[in-house]
Amino acid sequence: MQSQELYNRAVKVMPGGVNSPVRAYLSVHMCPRFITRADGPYIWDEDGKRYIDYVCSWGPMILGHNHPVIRETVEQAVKDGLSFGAPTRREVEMAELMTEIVPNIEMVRMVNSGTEAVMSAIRLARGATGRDKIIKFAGCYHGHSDCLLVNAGSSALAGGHPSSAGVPVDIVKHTLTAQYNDLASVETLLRANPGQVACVIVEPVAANMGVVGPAPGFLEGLRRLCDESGALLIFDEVITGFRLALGGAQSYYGVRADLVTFGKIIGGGMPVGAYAGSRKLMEQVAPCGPVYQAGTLSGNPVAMAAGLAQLRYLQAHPEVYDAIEKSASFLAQRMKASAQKHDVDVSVNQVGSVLSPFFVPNGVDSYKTATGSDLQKYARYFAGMLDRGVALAPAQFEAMFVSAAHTQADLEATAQAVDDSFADL
Ligand code: KE4
Repeated sequence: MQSQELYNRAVKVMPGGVNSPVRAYLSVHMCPRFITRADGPYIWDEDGKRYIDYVCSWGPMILGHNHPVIRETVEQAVKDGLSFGAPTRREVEMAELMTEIVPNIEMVRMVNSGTEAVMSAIRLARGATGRDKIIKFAGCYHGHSDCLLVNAGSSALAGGHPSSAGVPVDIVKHTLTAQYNDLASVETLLRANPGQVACVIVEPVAANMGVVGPAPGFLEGLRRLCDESGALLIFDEVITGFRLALGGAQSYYGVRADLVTFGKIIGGGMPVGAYAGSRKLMEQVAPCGPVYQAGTLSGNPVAMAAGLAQLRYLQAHPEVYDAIEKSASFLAQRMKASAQKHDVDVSVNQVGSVLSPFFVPNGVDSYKTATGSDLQKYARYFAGMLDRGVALAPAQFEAMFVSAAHTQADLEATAQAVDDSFADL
């Protein structure tokens, strides 16, 4: 197998043979598939095998892979040069488009990843409030900056290091951990640290412990607690931004955040992140304020071209959101039916166009219940699906992403693969 040969070479020259841990397939005990190309809902591996793809590059490919509008825009942009290190028209257009579409933001700063966006938003929250402590939630993942690698989700959790080595205690002593969907745990931390908490940062829909949606009133409660305590509310919308709805989780749930972070979809597949908020807050960022943040390739013209093409397409075709939510709902329903038919303990969470099956019987609404999932069963399910030509997240604590390119035939084939894989569990 070509992937195996490449993997054998890769592990000699890259940690784990990959440039991001989840790609190593360690949670599913298999050789990772090396991908050569993608188109629409499909990816192909080095051995020419085609898969219906529900990783979607971990969220960016909401329109499917290799969308002609995005590809042609990027091909055109490349002809004008790759990077100037100077302001460009596209950056203005991107910031104008995002502030036009996303509620409650007046200014945006582009960066190169979700990690950078969150790291910068935390620094801004600390600079703006003069407070050091932050509250995050166990199982939520906000990228790999030091102060957020505490009880983190995603591959930090799957890999057994939810709190990373190499992060000084002096840094993480300011990071307080609450429980997702448990307002009392937040209130307790705020009461115990009066006037010291700069921000509460949350994934409005947790998607890095598997998908766990906010309980009714949870996000509204966070807004109230932040207003009462003077802490800023940060919505980490690296996944939910332009995914749940055009306006992201703020518009999907009608709850206002003080700062919002973005990534993935806004880059159209290219490396892009952003953080955004009110003028009052954002004007505290260099060069007009004392909170420093910079980046050589921030607002890169080619990346902006890809992101603008995708966001403009989504703005012009809002029907995409209903369509992908219906597709995800179809898959969720068929998963539940197959679990019942084959007497497999599975709880399926679906919010908008993201979903996760958990191998537990009684529902998942928290970090505790999510981490109760039978991970070996997930690994066997993953292997069964991969064997049947369906590529899923190679770890339980991730999300399944549906794109506008997945046709009804792809969904039916996926549902059949689920049924056959559940039968084999
Ligand atoms: P990046 O630095 O990976 O672009 O974004 C970090 C990040 C921030 N916030 C949220 C809510 C995120 O989900 C992420 C990154 N997501 C993971 C998938 N769980 C990226 C995949 C990976 O780590 O390889």
